[in-house]
Amino acid sequence: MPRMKAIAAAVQILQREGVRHAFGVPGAAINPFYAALRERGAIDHVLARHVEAAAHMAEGYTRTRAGNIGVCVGTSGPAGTDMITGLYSAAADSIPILCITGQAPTARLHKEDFQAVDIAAIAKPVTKLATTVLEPAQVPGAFQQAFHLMRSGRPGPVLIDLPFDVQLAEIAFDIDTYEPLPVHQPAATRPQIDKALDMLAAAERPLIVAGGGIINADADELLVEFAELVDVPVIPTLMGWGAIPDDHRLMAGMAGLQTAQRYGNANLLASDLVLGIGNRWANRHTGGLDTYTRGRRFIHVDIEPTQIGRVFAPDLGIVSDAGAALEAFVAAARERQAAGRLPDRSAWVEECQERKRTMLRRTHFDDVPIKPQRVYEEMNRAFGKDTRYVSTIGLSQIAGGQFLHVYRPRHWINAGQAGPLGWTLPAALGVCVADPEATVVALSGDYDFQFLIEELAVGAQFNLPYLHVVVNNSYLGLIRQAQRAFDIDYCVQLSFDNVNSSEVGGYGVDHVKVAEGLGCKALRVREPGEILPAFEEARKLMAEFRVPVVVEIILERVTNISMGTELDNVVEFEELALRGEDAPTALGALDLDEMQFLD
Ligand SMILES: Cc1ncc(C[n+]2csc(CCOP(=O)(O)OP(=O)(O)O)c2C)c(N)n1
Ligand SMILES: [Mg+2]
Repeated sequence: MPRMKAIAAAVQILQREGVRHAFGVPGAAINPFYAALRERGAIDHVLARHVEAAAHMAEGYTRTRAGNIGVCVGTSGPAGTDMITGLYSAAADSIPILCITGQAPTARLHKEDFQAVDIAAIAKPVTKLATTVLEPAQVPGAFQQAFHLMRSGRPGPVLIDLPFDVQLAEIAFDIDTYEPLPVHQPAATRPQIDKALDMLAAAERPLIVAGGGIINADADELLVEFAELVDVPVIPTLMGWGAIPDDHRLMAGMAGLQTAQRYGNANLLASDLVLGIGNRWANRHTGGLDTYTRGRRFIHVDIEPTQIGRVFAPDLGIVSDAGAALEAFVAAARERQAAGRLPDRSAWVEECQERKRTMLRRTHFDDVPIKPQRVYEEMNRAFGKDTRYVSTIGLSQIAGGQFLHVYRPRHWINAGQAGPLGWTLPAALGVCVADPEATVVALSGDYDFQFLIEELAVGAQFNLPYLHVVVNNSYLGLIRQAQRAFDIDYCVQLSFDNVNSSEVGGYGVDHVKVAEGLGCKALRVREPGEILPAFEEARKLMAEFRVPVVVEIILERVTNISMGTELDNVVEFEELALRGEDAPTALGALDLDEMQFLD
């Protein structure tokens, strides 16, 4: 049996498990890992500027391609604590990332050693496994178990904490005898599938709610196949957005309090049965449960048994991987189709489509400063179906969710549940590493952009070109809007007179200068007509300089974006689309007469 340092065995296992990229920040306690990484030479390392960003890069990397597992690395103490936010956001969205931290030597763990903190205990609630490995010979098993857990059942992150002496200790290890552990995925049984299809058949206005579990299972094609077979409209959740193309006849809109369309909510409220697959009834999707559940039955398919009944009791719960369930649904539905047992849904589908054509919000405003709705209209014009959007939180993300179009899985990459400010920029860099050919377009408010803005230097250093749309209202816009309920506008302004940049006119930070200072290119836009040319110019700059390009769009300072507390009380702050020209990039053939007729 070959003998080697435990950390060398760990690096070989990473490689064997498919890891080709890592994101991190070195420090004394993790230097043995870096030495092993360098010696092996099989894993490229991206040096983050903040350790939290390394974790979000790993998340972006995982979320881009089926089977990817992002790895983030940091030293002991503050590096681990910095990555907790990434672990939380990964756990919340069922995203596997592996976080590797250095640790003080085992003999000094209890001596309040420099940068010694019990990171495994801190990480426990936000990981599937968080462990400090105390025995060198257990290092291979810890990594083997980590990959097994990350891929089995509900995916999620793992943290492995390695004391300095454990990394350096010699163990016997042979990678040729190493085998990844089999992955465990529960699968729906035929009686469960039949029962669900019976309930679907008995309903008059059924819908499928398609969650992120479908994307995790790489089962978007099966979803569309099943929906088409049974001719049932689909409401994707925010995490499931892209599982069915926005322009598909059965795409019925997103439902929710914020990132939703008016027709999505209306379609959901008109339904009498919802089949949820790989979703978790998130509260910003359901809103108040009385409104959400009244008058309809529910089937819930989820890979994690403890998720069934967590938010409300479904009429039927099925524990299954989304892909396995959809395969079985397709097979059983085909049999019913052959036997002529599938009900005709065309009237209900047409009803949903009619709402999709007509229940629209206005995007076409010519105002200066620019109204945000216009930005998304121009983004729809500029960016094609292959664009991978990355966003996190704020009015920017919410309006993006309402107005942008997504056509493919993993093309709306969003920290859905945790919504940690600063996530967008590093996650976009992780997406670029995972798919260097992709057109990556990040969408941030000014504050989200500022949170981890230094990571632009990573994009410049490692030549990771992407386009960052920064919609600048010089406000913590979402929180300003939420403070209306308290009748305050307090601690939410980002405006000040910048003594170095009078041209930003009281909007405070000069994002163009900062981006340029960090080695990137940046453009500022003030008028609606300049948006498209700026996107064009940005693409040229990306191609020429191979660095991130920021397009900052100066918005009007106060714009309220549609939202509510219940699916039936979403407040509209702007006039709705009355004519096709009010929402020229909305999907569904807009017809002037039809619009006027409906209003
Ligand atoms: C770490 C963290 N702190 C606070 C919040 C709460 N929060 C959500 S959105 C937001 C303001 C976002 O401002 P900006 O990025 O400019 O977007 P806007 O709403 O103005 O479009 C804040 C403070 C958060 N999501 N994450
Ligand atoms: Mg803002």
